[in-house]
Amino acid sequence: MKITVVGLGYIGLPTALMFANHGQQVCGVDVNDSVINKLTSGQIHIEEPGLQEELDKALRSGKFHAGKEIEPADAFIISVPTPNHEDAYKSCNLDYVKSAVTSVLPALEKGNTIIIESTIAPRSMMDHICPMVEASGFTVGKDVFLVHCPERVLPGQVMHELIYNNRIIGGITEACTEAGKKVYKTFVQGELLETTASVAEMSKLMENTYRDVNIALANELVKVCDELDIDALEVIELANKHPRVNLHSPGPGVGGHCLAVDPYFIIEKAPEKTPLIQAARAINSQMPSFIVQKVEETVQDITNPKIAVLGLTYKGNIDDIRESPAVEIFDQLAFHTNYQVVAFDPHVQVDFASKDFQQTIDQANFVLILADHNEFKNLTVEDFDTVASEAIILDTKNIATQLAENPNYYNLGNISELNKKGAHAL
Ligand code: SAJ
Repeated sequence: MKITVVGLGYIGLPTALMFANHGQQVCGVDVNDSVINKLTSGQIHIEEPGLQEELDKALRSGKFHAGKEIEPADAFIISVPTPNHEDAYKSCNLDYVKSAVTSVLPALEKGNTIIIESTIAPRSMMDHICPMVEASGFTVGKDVFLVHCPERVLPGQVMHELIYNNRIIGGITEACTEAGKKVYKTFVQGELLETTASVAEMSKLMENTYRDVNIALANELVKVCDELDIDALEVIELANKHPRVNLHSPGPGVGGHCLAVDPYFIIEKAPEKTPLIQAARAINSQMPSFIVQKVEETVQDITNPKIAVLGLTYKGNIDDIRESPAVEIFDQLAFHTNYQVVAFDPHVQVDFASKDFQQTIDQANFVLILADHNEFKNLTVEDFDTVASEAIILDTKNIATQLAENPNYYNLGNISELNKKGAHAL
């Protein structure tokens, strides 16, 4: 089978390489010259375990090449970003998807399949994409096949999950679903779940909305327990001993290009019917300000406090800072002209992040742990020998547990203690 993958980002590239390394001839297309050049010269442009090896293998076998031109194929897979519009409901911007579909149409032939993997608002396939394909003279379900197959992989485990996760295959017609199944059967070992395009769209959005709402519940619990002087993390641990309870983990906020984005695609379509989803978004979006306020209260009596931020990504062990609450916290803190705010992240290449842990924490008055990178798991009290005296460590991910020996170590469980500390010790 010949496959053209449009969009070689976090999902498109691993998907293209999977097809290539399972015997298909793959053309990867991207509008970005530097992506094409890098891949052609044998280097990946994103951090993902196992991805470099897959690229090496696919280039060696000659089954994959990257370019800017769409090539004719049996199946076209579209995996381009769908950002939020900057409108009242942060609605789904389909421009990149539509432009990818438009670019595919001249190469489309009878019998071909177009698969949209990008996350899209409910009914996008029926109301926008299908009419575009039919306007070019094809009857969908007869001449060509149109499918929505949302990606559901977890960053950091993409290569494994692409093969073993179940896939939702949502066709415009049953024939479309069958055509979609044929394509994924080439390497997916999980179940291929047949449905309609609209159900597929909504299922994908609800998966991430479910998590967003549950994380909001945990974050709200932290605020309540902060007020009532109760350890929220212990509450969660004990409540989760109940066989049918699964409270999620609180944190500095919800980031990434999925949980912080997808719920808005449901909200935009039914604003009057989604008070719960909207409240959850608001709670999670306010978490960075809650954390910043804790820092502000604690350092208010220090003239030029040094604040060290450990971790800038939206979650651990990845290099992705999209929608990252850690970056928002960094920015909000840096807004104070009398604060010296410094950041350390071993995974991120940005000019405002240092690669020198020691330099970052040296003489810091407040250390904030914002990402659960493995590098932070084994931090010990000795690693913080050079911080300022009485320095506070707030571990918002509850990851550096060996630091609990330090009397100035806090997490989101005992954060109410920090209030008392700020008032007296500094
Ligand atoms: N987070 C918490 N508390 C938790 C769990 C997560 O605060 O208990 C935060 C994380 O720190 C992060 C954010 O939520 O900031 C999102 O992290 P995540 O690991 O839940 O999700 P993503 O965005 O990396 O990946 C999700 C996954 N969806 C689900 O688990 C339902 C993944 O399977 C999807 O493929 C991906 O979204 C996507 O593409 O939609």
